[in-house]
Amino acid sequence: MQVAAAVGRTLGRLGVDHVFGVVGSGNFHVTNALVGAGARFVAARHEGGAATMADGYARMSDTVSAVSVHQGCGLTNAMTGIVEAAKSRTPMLVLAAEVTQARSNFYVDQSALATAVGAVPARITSAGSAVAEATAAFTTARYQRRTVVLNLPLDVQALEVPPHGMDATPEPAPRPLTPCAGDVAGLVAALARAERPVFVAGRGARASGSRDLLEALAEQCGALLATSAVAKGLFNGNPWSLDVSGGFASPLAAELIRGADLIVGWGCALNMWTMRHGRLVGPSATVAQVDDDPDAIGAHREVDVGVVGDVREAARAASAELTRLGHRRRGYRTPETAKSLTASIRWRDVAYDDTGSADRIDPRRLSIALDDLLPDERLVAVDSGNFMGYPSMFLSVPDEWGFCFTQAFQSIGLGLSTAIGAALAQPDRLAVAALGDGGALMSAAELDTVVRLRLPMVVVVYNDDAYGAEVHHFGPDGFPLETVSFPPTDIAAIARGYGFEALTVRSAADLDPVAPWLAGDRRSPLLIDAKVTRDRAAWWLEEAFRGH
Ligand SMILES: Cc1ncc(C[n+]2csc(CCOP(=O)(O)OP(=O)(O)O)c2C)c(N)n1
Ligand SMILES: [Mg+2]
Repeated sequence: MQVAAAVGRTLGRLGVDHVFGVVGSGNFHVTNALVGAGARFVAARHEGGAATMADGYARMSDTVSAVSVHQGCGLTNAMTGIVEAAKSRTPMLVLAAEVTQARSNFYVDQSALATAVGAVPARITSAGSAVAEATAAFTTARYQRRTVVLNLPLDVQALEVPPHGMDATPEPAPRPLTPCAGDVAGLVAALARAERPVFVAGRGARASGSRDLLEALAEQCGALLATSAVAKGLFNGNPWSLDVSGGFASPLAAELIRGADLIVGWGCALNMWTMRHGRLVGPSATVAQVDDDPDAIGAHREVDVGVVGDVREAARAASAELTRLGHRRRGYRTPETAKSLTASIRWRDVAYDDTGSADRIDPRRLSIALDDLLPDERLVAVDSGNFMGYPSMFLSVPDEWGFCFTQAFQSIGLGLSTAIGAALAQPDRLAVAALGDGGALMSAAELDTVVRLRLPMVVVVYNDDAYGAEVHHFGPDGFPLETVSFPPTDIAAIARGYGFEALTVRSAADLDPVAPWLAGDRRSPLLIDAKVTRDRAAWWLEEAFRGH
């Protein structure tokens, strides 16, 4: 067996069940071998799309996904998606064919590219070590949660693997890290003191079992429950849930978080987004952080109490200790809090002045109407831009596997491919891709992929015929806006060309055909080209520009 085939077969056997890509001569054999080992190949129309599909798939399936790219230009096309995955610690393998001769047209320094963006560079170096190197790349992705660029030199790919090189034993899964007694004691002391604790759970709390343990601990100490954006939905259905903390927090959620005397981040970076640049942390609040990566503790803001350990282990240990101490407190869970949560924790219960006109719909009106129309079993993926908070805040999701947020690089154009990857990971849910017109047109080639895969997807374009984020950021100061404004684009017509059913929406009544589409066989995806009002900036935009 040749190296290319052995690498593909090895990764398939290790559990890679989806590989996304654009196939050229250099990645043809490895991709076919993966398919031969049982993986599904998804052809994207652009490698940027493929990388983000793989990222979305890994996030929503909790597996290691793969991207397969041609040497040089295939990899450079995929780079933006790779950066997003690397920054988000997505366990993902980039199978990159590689030329090693600098005179080749396809030559770039692929390891340097990987290193430059925070991915882990790896290479298949010989026929005898190929299987072991592929296995090691997989375990790095899986257990260290890294995005690995596995370079596959063309000359090595063609070599015959010797019999002794065909087997490799993968490293065993590491055990969840138990925090040390001192760290737990510090956390318990803070919890026992707290009158108004708030838990903020992040990506590290999406592991199975975390929710129950955090809810039990929160009940013992009277804590309210929030998440970072990437863990949205984790505490759905809990009466003390505040939904997302950060720029998208509703006014009541923000007020309650700001009023906390203890904030505990659970597998959550407590970064400038989640904490609104610190403005959600009250002046005398104690801040604690639990993370199994010691480097994550205090990386984004100073913390008073750091706990190095697995979220579940830390929650379990703290809970046991509080039980032993006989600690039980109503804390923040007062009848008044309960009453205000019922009345207005959701954005859709917050009054607003509708800016709709005869030919444009208010994006909040649009989002609320869609929230009512779309089935609860849904999965929402959101692109970047001024519009992004509307779907993030007004579309509810069933749980933490219902929201896919590829925003670590703040790139526009990732939302559609995120939705494709996520939809494949959660096929029983209706995938909803929420895009701006800029991001939609940047990634339009992947509309073809949605149609070809027959994904029953709803693509909603918040179309303001502009790079709204820039318009609203620079407009008030009187700068010229021609560079960021566009003539109207009929995105519905573009979508029909790809095989979508499509609607142009200027009012809530224009959404009437959505219900029959939902009731139908959904064999053609649906695109909603919503002409949204554009006279004001979204409330989180100022926050976004502060983060530059
Ligand atoms: C790849 C990339 N290019 C440029 C930007 C800068 N940028 C941020 S938001 C934005 C406008 C996006 O327009 P659109 O998708 O229509 O959303 P809107 O802001 O209009 O709601 C741009 C160009 C970016 N974040 N990423
Ligand atoms: Mg726009």
